[in-house]
Order: sequence, then C-alpha cells, then structure tokens
Amino acid sequence: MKLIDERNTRTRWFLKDRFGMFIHWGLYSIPARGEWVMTNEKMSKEKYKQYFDEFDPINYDPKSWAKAAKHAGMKYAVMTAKHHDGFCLFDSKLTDYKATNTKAKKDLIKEYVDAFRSEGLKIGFYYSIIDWHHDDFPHYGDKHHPMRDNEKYKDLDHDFEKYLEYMHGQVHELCTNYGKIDILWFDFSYDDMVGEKWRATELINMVRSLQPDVIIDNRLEASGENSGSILTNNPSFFAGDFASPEQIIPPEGIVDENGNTVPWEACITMNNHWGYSSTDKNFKSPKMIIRKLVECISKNGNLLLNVGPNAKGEIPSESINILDTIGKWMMQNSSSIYNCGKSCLQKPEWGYFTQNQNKLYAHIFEGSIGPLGIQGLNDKVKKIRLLSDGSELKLIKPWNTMDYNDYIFINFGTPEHLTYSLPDEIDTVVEFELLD
Ligand code: FHN
Repeated sequence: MKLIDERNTRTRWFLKDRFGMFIHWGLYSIPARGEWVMTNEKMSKEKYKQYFDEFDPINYDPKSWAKAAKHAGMKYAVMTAKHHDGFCLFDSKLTDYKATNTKAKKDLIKEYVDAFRSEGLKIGFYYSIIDWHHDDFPHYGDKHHPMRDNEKYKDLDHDFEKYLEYMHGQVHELCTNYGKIDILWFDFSYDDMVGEKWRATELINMVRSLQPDVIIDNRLEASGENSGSILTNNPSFFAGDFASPEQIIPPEGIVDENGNTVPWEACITMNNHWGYSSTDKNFKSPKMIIRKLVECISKNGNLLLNVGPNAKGEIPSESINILDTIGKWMMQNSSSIYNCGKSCLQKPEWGYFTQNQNKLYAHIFEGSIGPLGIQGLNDKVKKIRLLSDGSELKLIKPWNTMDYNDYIFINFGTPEHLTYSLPDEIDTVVEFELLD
C-alpha cells in the first residue's frame, strides 16, 4: 500500500528518536487556568482581549527551554503556533491577532525554531484547526466555541470557506517561513468537522509540496478520543503518519486491522494541564514518567511530554526539576530508549523489555527475592552488562532454581549474598547482547 510505505519511510527517524517535548504556551498562560479557559469560562473575544493587551513574556528564553529538553534526552519538540483561542505566536501576515502585535513585539515561533534547531532538536508545530477568534469559524451551536449557547451569536453568519482560506494560508506560512519542519501536529476534528470539511486533501497536498518529509498527526480526521482510518488497511489520504493517543498509553500499543504496527505517540502532561495552571501542583514523579517512556517504547510508541510555560515565558520549576532527573537517568540508559522498540519476549512481571536488533534491554522496576528470573533467553545470551556503568553481570544458577530450567537468572549481589535491592530504584537496565 503506497500510502503506508510512504508513511513508514517518513517516520523512520521518529521511531528512532522516541522522545519529544510538547509546549503549550500563549495568552491563556496569563489567566493561568489552562488553555481552555476562554471556552470553559465562556469569555467573549472582547473579554479575552485583555490578555492580548497584557501579554509581555519578559523572561522568554527559548534557548534555555531547548537546553532543558536536550538534557532530558528529548530529540524533537512540538510548540503551539496557534491554539484554539486563535492567538498566533508567529508573525502571520493574515491576522493582527499575533505575538508581534503584543508587548512581546517578536515572532516567538521564529525564536523557538532557531533555539531548538541550534541544540540539534527536530522542529514541530502544533496548529489548531479550531479557532475561537476568527469571525468565520462557527460560534453558536458549535460543540466547543465559547459563544456556543450565547443567543447574541445565534443569527451571526459565518463564511466557513473564508475561514478555511485563512487556515490553509497560515499553514502555508508555517511551512514556508521557518525552514525545514519535521512535524505538523494538527488538533482536532470532531462531529462533522472532520476530514474534507477542513479541505484536508488539499491541505495535505499543499503541506507535502512545501515540506515533503514532514510527518503529520492523525487529527485532521481524529482527536484524542479516536485514531481514525490510520488503523485500517486502507487509510485515507489525510489519515496522518502517526496516531496520537492522549493522556493514555495504549494497553497493547497500536496496530492496524492487519496487525501491522502503526507509528504512535502518546502525549501526556506533567501535571493535569497542557497550558500553564498556577494552582495545579499535581506533578507526576520523574520515576513515573521514565517508566511510562519505557512502556511506550516497549509497545513500539513514542512519548511527547508537555511543559506549559507561564505568562513570563518561564517553564515552571517543577517541570525543570522533572526534566533534570529524567536527563540524569537518560545519560546512563538512553541506549535502551533510542532506536529501540518492542522486544521478542513477553512482558515480564518485574518491568519491561525494549530491544534494538541483538541488544535486549531488561528494565527492572521491582527487585526480586534472591535471583531474578528471565524466561526465553536460555542459550541465547552472549554477554550481560549493567547499562548504567557497563559493569559485567553473570548468569547464576543458585541452589533454589533447579525447578525452573526455562529461566536464566541474574542478581546484583554477590554469589554468596544475593540481594533484592536494585542499583537504580527508578529503572535498573540490564543489557543482554544476544547471540546471532
Ligand atoms: O483541546 C486540545 C487540548 O487543549 C490540548 O492541546 C490537547 C493536546 O493533545 N489536544 C486537544 C485535546 O485533545
């Protein structure tokens, strides 16, 4: 199937890089109640304009963001160029509702691109196909619009084709004015606002004419609730190059109806908000995030981990600390992440396996009483190393394992004194080099 072959070629780097930074930032960082604040609180454009007039990210320093992402082991980033509120962080010639017309007085996307590219990360744009600012996007009666049930908007006419001209024109700007773009993250379709309603075929053809290698998500016909035709063996032209499960890691990964693996990327928040929230301090631990990253890769998936910078342009300190701890673990163990995917073995009870050709990585989350048993590797192991320091580990066959001949056993103690404690309580990684 030509579309699937082309998709697999385009996503080859994506399936090697595995780990990216999602960045949700914009006017909503000022109310600091998440990126849906405009619609959750049914704010009119006039009321929401206060944030446009105030927006002045005095501490915006995308180089520091890029360094934090790189240190964490992230290989790509996806930043909001425009979210549902319609505010453009880039210098669009098609609207005045943009960062260059705020006190910021600059193209925030250009600075993001330059900073992250200079640190060697690939560049992605999140672009909302939903627009609660544009006069020609449906207001009254729409499922999500801030004015969805405001009678004042009931008889207002919209020329949706004019909105599509605007939306396609901005995508053209993003694909033209910032050099090579690696990811386009459209968001999101719902009800009858799906596929060709967005003139998706025309949009994809335009994008591919400008950025032939860019990979595109599946949300021109889907959302965080479903994956669309990318799961079928006859995906639509705008099915996208990867599925985008949201705030969930698919229980068994994602395959199409023929059982063939489909590129997928789970996007998750560090706390419970994409956009900055001043009150949401419910951050996931670095331990949990590292283990979720491993789980994604063990299921042939990627992880896109979100940060929500505040109104001043600062990534919250809690997020910085989490990224720093992830980076310290990645510095010792990234060989078990990059270029890795699902292994040849079943998931063990004590953690996960990831694999890169003849290198099998055991991610051990839970210590064992005595020897740690691994099934399915008998007579297949060339050598064993503790990944973090490269130290040699040996197979052992203690007195109490005689009944378990289809298991091999290792331990981190000495032959005389087996231990149940792990070298790294977050995730101890053992590298098995397998015999050819
Ligand atoms: O509505 C958006 C939401 O604000 C956020 O951008 C997420 C990130 O994947 N996408 C949509 C919800 O599915």
